[in-house]
Amino acid sequence: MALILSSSQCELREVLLKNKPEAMINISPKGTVPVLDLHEKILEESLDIIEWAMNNDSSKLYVFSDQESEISQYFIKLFDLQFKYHLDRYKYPNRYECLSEDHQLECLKILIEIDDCIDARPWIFGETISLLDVCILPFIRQCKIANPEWFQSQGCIKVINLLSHFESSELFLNAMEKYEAWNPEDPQVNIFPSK
Ligand SMILES: N[C@@H](CCC(=O)N[C@@H](CS)C(=O)NCC(=O)O)C(=O)O
Repeated sequence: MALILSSSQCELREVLLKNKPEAMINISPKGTVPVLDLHEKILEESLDIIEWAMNNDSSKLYVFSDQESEISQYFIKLFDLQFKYHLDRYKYPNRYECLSEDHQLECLKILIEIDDCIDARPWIFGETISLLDVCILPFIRQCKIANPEWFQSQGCIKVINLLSHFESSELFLNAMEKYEAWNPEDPQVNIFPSK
């Protein structure tokens, strides 16, 4: 989404996590996506890629007041570290040998905290999408997908409305466009975003 918002065109290589190409592991041995190869350096964290894209052009993003910027940094960190940690364990308890319910509850505590703090009219800070929306909505979406009924019944109405606005936005639909997995035997070049 940050690439779309900042019109930062890249060559996109879709990767199957079950079959990561050697070319990816060679530049980023930790084996997580997304990875951005800038040739002079490799960015292997979503937040670094978002920051790089926004340094290219952040004109489509909401401009924070100092206080909003602090709130935003607080929640971006909270989601990138704690929410993601609990979300992974909520979704894959077998992989982590833990109890899914414990981590579902920790996710809920964070959802309640942000629900208390936002207006969602329709984005977190109003009419214009912000860096905070871009950074945390994909995590909230994954939490919903893990158990939609549970997610909808927790009373976080503002979060539910925010997510529903996000999922029907043109930005999200463009970002979700499907690509064939990149095949080193027959490498196709896809430019993303395409316009
Ligand atoms: N902190 C990293 C986490 C990235 C991450 O965990 N990505 C998952 C997919 S959402 C992944 O690549 N997992 C590797 C795997 O499942 O093999 C980031 O924000 O970029």
